[in-house]
Amino acid sequence: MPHTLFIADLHLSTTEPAITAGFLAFLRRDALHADALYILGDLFEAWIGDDDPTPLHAQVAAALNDLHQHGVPCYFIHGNRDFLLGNRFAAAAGMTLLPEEQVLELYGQRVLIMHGDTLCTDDEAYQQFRRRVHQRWLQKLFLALPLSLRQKIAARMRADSRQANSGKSLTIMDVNDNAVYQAMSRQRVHCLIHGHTHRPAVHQFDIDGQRAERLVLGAWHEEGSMVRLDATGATLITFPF
Ligand code: LP5
Ligand code: MN
Repeated sequence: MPHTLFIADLHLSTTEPAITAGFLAFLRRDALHADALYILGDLFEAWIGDDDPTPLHAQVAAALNDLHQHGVPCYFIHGNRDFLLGNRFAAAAGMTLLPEEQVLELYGQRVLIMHGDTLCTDDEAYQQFRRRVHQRWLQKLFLALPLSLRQKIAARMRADSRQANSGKSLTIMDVNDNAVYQAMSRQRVHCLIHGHTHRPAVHQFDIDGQRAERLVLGAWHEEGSMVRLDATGATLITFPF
């Protein structure tokens, strides 16, 4: 049956070769047979610029480009770790960059996709951090710094983030129900797919008297996670690397 796949939060890095292997296997085994692949952010653990020569990046670009060459389009929405991923990498990977929210019309259904961090409105410290690092001028300044300095700043941000998270409650770091409702009604959808929270689940609820669902993709720690969408609906699937 014709279908489309969605993934997020792989957090690929050179220190986690098993996840990279799992992703490359997923591309060959699953994505190759899909109508399209949507990557909903945090494909990489941290992205400090398309000029980063880490061999893993070229390897991932080549694998994604191979998918593209086989006629499977791939789309990318930025996460909070790889929001600096730019046109140069996207072109090398044959990927199309999408805005932070996108509505798809697939198999007769309207589906909203996003990374999911913008729904965590109770996490005011994060939303403030996000507004700061999404300023174009600051990004340009950062990208103009030497690679070694960018690496240091990113490592510092990751450490600060870990420290900040250890003091935050789980509810603060989850999505805000009203933000979910606002986004879905604004976009007139009854299906939302996102990642970010690392809390894979299918939430079913009502929006204005109609059944609605929110599928949360899992992070790729010990196993892979994807959503498969076809004419019968959306399904959350986990699979071993
Ligand atoms: O990522 P994760 O899962 O740990 O937590 C996220 C939120 N944290 C982040 C920060 C990222 O991890 C950092 C990524 C670096 C990317 C590359 C560098 C690009 C730099 C570009 C500059 C223009 O997204 C975390 C949320 C959590 O998800 C759950 O939703 O809570 O939010 C925070 O931790 C934000 C903190 O609350 C406040 C800010 C701490 C960082 C301060 C930066 C200091 C900079 C120092 C510079 C020398
Ligand atoms: Mn994220």
